[in-house]
Amino acid sequence: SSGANTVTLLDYGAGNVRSVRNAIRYLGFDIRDVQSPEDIVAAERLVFPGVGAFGSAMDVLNRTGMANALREYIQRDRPFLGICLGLQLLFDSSEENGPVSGLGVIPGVVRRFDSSNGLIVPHIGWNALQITKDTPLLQGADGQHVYFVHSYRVLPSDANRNWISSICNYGDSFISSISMGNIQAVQFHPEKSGATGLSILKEFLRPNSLGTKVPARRKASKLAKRVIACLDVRSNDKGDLVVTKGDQYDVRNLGKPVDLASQYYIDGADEVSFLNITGFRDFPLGDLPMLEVLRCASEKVFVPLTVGGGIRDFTDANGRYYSSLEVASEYFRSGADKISIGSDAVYAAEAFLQTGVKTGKSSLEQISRVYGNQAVVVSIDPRRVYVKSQEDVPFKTVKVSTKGPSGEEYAWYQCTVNGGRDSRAIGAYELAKAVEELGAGEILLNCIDCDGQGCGFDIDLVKMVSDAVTIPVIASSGAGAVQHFSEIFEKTNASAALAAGIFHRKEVPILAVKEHLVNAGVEVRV
Ligand code: 1PR
Repeated sequence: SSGANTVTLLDYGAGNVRSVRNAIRYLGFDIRDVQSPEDIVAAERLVFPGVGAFGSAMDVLNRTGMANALREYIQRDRPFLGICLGLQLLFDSSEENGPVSGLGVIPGVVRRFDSSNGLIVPHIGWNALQITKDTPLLQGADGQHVYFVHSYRVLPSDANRNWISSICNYGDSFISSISMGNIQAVQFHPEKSGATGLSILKEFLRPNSLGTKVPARRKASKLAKRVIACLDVRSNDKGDLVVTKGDQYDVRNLGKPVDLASQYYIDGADEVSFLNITGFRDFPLGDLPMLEVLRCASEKVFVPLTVGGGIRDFTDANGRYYSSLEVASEYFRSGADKISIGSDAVYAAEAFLQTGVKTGKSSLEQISRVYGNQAVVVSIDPRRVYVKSQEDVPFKTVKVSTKGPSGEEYAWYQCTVNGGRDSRAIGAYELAKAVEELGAGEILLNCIDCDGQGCGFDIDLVKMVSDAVTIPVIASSGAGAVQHFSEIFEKTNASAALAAGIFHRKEVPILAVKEHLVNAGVEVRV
């Protein structure tokens, strides 16, 4: 059907656009999928959420004739909204695995963020828009934080300046949106940017009305620190998934995953993570409840969703083989924005450090090649091991802030697999550097000693790891009070802080954490 409530979606099958679909439906619109180039030309309103790599997207568009249809649609100044890669593809070309030619609508070259000065890449998280052109689409969005996840961007130049409607600062000032007549495109993800993003999307979907106005707030200039709510889930005896939380990885039950996740979204969580802690034992594709939980959660949660647990190659009881990529793809299709790999990344890193060779075959490498490294989180589960001197172990040690039980002044952080059950001969530092090299886009850094203790994050550990890599590090385990959040951001380079217990037990609301951080001068999305 067609009509005022229908929007045409160009999904060329390269990845997950479920979040965009969910957001459009949530706003009360129907979606018609593009099947042929003619559908593009005939569209009333077209949303183009680019996913995957620039080169493979252009290949598909050229091969199917959609590239020309898009150029024609845009030349006619028909209502168009490009998202993320959907913005980048409008430019002349990209450096990503290239140079690769783009649609050539706007002058400019898409280049990687420059990490040579220690800038953390990918640019993941909530950053503030600086509006440079008055447009209905971005009405009220000046200074608002919106969610970005990308490693490539376009810089403003004299040739493209009149297209630009907002810029954002990360290393350099890059183009965060363009607007010309009916042609709109955004580098950020409106479908994952909470209320601000939904109102931008709504404005595009209802071109003749101004949509909901978001009040303007103080201008921000830095990438905001993220507060992430984590739900550790496992299946109970009845096969239902329950949220569970314990103490140093010893677990007890708490509540329903979807309800909790949507509550956290409403409460202001910048991201929600699901960790299937029995994933090392239960096969996730057999574990249908988890996929169902994701589907339902992604219909209500308009901030990024991460899911982890059990991402590895698997052969089921009938001898059917599933690759880790299939497992991950199923998670993405069900609504995950990122997947997180624990045990399997440890094995991959060990093999890589032993041989010095990247085989390209590990789950980490495969998933990050297909979905981009920004979609792959590596979850590290280390345990503190005190030593008398740095020479005692072949792993990176830190001088600890609190001495060990026998007065030890140093510690290394030993990685574990299978939910902390088995220890491995590799440290958190060595693992972090290896997985960065293998294509991880982010590190979720737990600490078994601190988990559920409520005594604060392990500053020594988080500092060591966040100083060692140039990808974002999420500090996890041990949050017990609002002060622990400001402390971790003041003392380390962590990009985000994750907590489970204090949010589940309703001891500290997310809003209280945010307020505390604002008062402590830490930039956050409010
Ligand atoms: O190895 O790829 O199957 O992934 C398994 C995943 O499940 C890993 O990410 C691993 O961290 C997690 N996991 C496994 N067993 C447990 C357990 O608790 N028995 N949970 C577990 C890990 C740590 C965090 C927790 C923070 C914050 N829990 O998820 O949420 O420590 O807690 P706090 O704020 O209450 O202190 P694979």
